[in-house]
Amino acid sequence: MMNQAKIKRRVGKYEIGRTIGEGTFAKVKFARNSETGEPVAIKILDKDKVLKHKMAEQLKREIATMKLIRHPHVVQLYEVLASKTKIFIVLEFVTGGELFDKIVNHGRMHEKEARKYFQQLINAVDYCHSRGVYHRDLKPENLLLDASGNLKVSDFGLSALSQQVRDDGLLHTTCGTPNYVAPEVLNDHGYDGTTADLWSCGVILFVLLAGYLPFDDSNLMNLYKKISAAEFSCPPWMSFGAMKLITRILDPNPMTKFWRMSGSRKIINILFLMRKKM
Ligand code: 3AM
Repeated sequence: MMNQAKIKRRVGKYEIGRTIGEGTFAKVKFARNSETGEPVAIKILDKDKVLKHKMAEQLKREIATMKLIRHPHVVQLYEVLASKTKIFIVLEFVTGGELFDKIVNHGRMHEKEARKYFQQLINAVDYCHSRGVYHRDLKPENLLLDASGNLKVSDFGLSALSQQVRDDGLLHTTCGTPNYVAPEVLNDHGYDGTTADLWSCGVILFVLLAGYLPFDDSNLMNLYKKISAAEFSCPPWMSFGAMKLITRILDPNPMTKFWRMSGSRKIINILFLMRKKM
């Protein structure tokens, strides 16, 4: 008799293994490239859910762009496969877990450590934006660490895939925690990806340094109000430079000098402030 345990599920050249976890819109499984032995992570999505509101052609274009994205701080997308009912996104396998588990387990970070991660995050964001790829859903679950403790941002450009969830309302996109979402996104005004991503980066920096969220409320309406008014207060241990940088990014007025800058100017501005003051 054949050894049942040896029969593994295969997708293309990949042998699918254990489940690593469940994300917002996909299940993540460990797999191995049977030709090279290289480990990968595969995100598995239901096709009917994904394609409901999205043109297949546009999706293909976006995936083609994502495949060209190659950056030390972005989880690499190797390829996308499909069966009759599912979509398989083959990704670089990242072993260090999530950045925010560090905060959960050890509390807030020293400024030096936070600066390192924030710098890596901004560099990744800048690189992707310069190639026309936006994240639009930056949050802790998407910040992974590699074996050497360096940041790897996941799900860049995959907002296209979760778009249908987004169309059903914001609540679903962020799994009921829109704490990282920019006011423009909340107000559903036409927002550009740069604004949305940089705002989330500001929230992430705050969380790294404070150890808690800048905007939080068990009542969703109150949370929306706080975000729209950028109602937050910095903890006493935060340095003046960090406070100034966060206040500049988490500015709800889209007409201020900072937000009227072009995307790349904003990034230059952030990097400059970080070097000088933080
Ligand atoms: O469920 P947990 O939090 O343990 O870290 C991600 C998360 O783990 C992991 O899959 C779960 C659902 O998102 N994950 C996502 N992308 C990954 C990747 N490229 C990954 N783990 C390794 N490599």
